[in-house]
Amino acid sequence: MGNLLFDQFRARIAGVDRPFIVLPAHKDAADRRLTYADMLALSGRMAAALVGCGVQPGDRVAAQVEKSAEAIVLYLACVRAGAVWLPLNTAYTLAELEYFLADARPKVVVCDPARVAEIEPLARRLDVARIETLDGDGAGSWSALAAAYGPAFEDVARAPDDAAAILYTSGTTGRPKGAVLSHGNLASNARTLAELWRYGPGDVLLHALPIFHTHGLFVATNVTLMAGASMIFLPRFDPGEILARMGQATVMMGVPTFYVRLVQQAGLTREACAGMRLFVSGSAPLLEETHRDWFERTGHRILERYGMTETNMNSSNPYDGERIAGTVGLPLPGVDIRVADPDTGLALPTGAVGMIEVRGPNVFGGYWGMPEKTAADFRADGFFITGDLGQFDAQGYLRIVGRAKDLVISGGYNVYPKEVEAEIDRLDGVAEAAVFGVPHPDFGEGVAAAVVLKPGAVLGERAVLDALAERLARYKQPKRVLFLDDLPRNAMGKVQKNRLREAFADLFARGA
Ligand code: MLC
Ligand code: AMP
Repeated sequence: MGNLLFDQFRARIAGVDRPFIVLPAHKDAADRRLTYADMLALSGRMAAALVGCGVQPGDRVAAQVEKSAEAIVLYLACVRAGAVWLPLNTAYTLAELEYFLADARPKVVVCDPARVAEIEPLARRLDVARIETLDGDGAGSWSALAAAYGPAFEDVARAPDDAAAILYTSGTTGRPKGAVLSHGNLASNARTLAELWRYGPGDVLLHALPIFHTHGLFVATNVTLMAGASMIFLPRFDPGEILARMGQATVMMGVPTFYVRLVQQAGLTREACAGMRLFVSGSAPLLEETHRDWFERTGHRILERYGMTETNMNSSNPYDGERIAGTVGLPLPGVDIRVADPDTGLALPTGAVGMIEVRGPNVFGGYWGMPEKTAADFRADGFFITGDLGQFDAQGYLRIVGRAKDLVISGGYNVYPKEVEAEIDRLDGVAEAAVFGVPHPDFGEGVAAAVVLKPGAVLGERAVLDALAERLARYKQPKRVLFLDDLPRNAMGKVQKNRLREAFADLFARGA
């Protein structure tokens, strides 16, 4: 038995004489290129270093690091060593990290040198065996350690069901859950997408997404590896940089905010996009208006696809056929999608709105250490209940029309209101809080909080925001805090967030 995921990458990159990752240089220096041969050698050194640190197959390796080629190579080293890659958003605060490390119990933690002083005591307290550092330029104690090992490494055997990664997603209960993704999940999805989107070794992806979530890590990077293609690795999304590099690329993947911001650039023209063959959007709904504006400006129809952490990608608009704005396309080959009655799980007729449920080799096996939660989210026949509401049209295209889960998606990042409410409820003087999303011109949805104070309490918006700053990642913090006399409730006493969303629909309107 070989190493399922890495063997598939190996088969496709064998003999490819191209850069895997191109890192734009600072100032006038030349770009740095990590070839496929470099990647194989460095991932071998890092895999050997992991084993040297005592990492056994199945052990977790957590990393909260800036985007770098070395961070991607560390992910691949974990795959090769049979370890489980656990990437963490760089925006997470120490309070948030504590939960993830306590829950996943990693053997090794790699963090930015700038944060090691605060993370090390926490990691020690949680019995993490090794704490290493890696910065945005790929330097740090981790790279120094790996350099002491040779490049030859015999990949650890891994079967389709063996875990390759754990990605945390928050939950409606406010307690984040670790979705365990297997070698089989990742390999099958990357293979399907590379084929469907006609990926080849000549492709160059403009990569401006973060690498700690499904989109930038698995969709972008694994698809590139499945084709032996290249990526231009931008540290973050910057519209000017994207336009400057467009002439060297063939594909871009982004969240809708990327497209909204690029459309505002005068430099976005047909000429600028002449060498591009594909623009992909996902992670949040793309407005039909953005799809239309993009087509008018560039002559390209953005290809919208739909996925989630637990399932990888589920559906995609076609490469050759019609890409219909406002839909997330057709089920991927090998993936079953049904729109079901939320109570029974029985499929509903075409056109009816219901729960989107998914089954296929892309769907994860379960949440880390949460068998009851896992069981509750699957039907007896193996379909995963996404929490998204949708409908199929007569042509078989899926449209997402809403969410059954209480979730806000801001700039492609998920914010679970329950988690933010719990933090606001802790504050002195707060009687209760309701967190909800309303349309935002840049982020799609913006997070707002409605707060009811206890009688006589004095608390302002600034004080609430300041108190949250230490506890929650910046993107989860409300962009506005509103003080109300009471929260709207239904007859059962449940807070009616739809009424809050309606009442404050214009909160973030352009110019408001
Ligand atoms: C940054 N801020 C955000 C934010 N991103 N606030 C809300 N939502 C966000 N997404 C904060 C900043 O901290 C800053 O705070 C202020 O908002 C303005 O920041 P900015 O400079 O405009 O933000 P920027 O750094 O440009 O980031 C915006 C962004 C980024 C859209 C480029 O958020 C991003 O890369 N999003 C991609 C997320 C992603 O990869 N999602 C995929 C999940 S996988 P201050 O302090 O200045 O007020 C998934 C599955 C699937 O969903 O299907 O793909
Ligand atoms: P995450 O848990 O971060 O992986 O986010 C997954 C969620 O993002 C899904 O359940 C959807 O609600 C949403 N999502 C992803 N892609 C799309 C899309 N193209 N259109 C609408 N929502 C999307």
